[in-house]
Amino acid sequence: MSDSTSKVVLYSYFRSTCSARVRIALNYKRIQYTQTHINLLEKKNKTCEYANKSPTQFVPLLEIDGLDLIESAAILEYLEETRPEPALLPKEPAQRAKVRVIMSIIGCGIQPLQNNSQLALYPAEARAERAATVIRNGFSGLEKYLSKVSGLYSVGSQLSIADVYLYPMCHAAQRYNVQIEDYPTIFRIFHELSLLEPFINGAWFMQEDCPDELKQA
Ligand SMILES: N[C@@H](CCC(=O)N[C@@H](CS)C(=O)NCC(=O)O)C(=O)O
Repeated sequence: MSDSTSKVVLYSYFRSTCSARVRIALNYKRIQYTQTHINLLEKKNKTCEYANKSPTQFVPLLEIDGLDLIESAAILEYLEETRPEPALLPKEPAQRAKVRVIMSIIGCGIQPLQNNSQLALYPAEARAERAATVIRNGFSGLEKYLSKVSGLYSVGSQLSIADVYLYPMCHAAQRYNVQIEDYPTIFRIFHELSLLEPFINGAWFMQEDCPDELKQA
């Protein structure tokens, strides 16, 4: 591969849970990358320059293999298909389906309902509670599902994309004062993931664009 196609660049925002998913997978697969920070609070995702790269104007976007990939699920599946080791999907179809159920519960049923553009539909003073309600509603079903399919991690004892989705979602829950302890299986897996370097290094508080005052809070 030439230099220009081997360079991997993640367009991300420190607090974006979808960006964290991709950071964690890149870390876990030991893929070297740099980040271009897109400040969502300053609406840098709405600039013409970013619109030219990302049709949806969301983060993350991953420049890899000469492609501009968007949508975290598609990015993670691409990484798995092109860089399968170490694996983030189990080999057996039934186990893979369980991973994709969790991806879907979080990625379709929770995260989109509490992202910036959705919360902006509510008065400023109601946004945090709206986000917390969405997360609590989603976590109650997720907890029941995880209690059936989890082992040490979300699906059995192998780390998977399900964990890559779960860890940042738990950080969003904490941000909105959702008591993760109320969901014992989620809490237990979150604790396990919090011990792992690829997850810690992908977390919001480890990012260069995270303001110091938030790191210390
Ligand atoms: N389905 C997309 C969702 C991406 C998404 O919602 N990104 C958020 C940050 S986590 C974003 O860019 N929000 C900007 C906005 O709402 O204007 C994915 O999984 O990548």
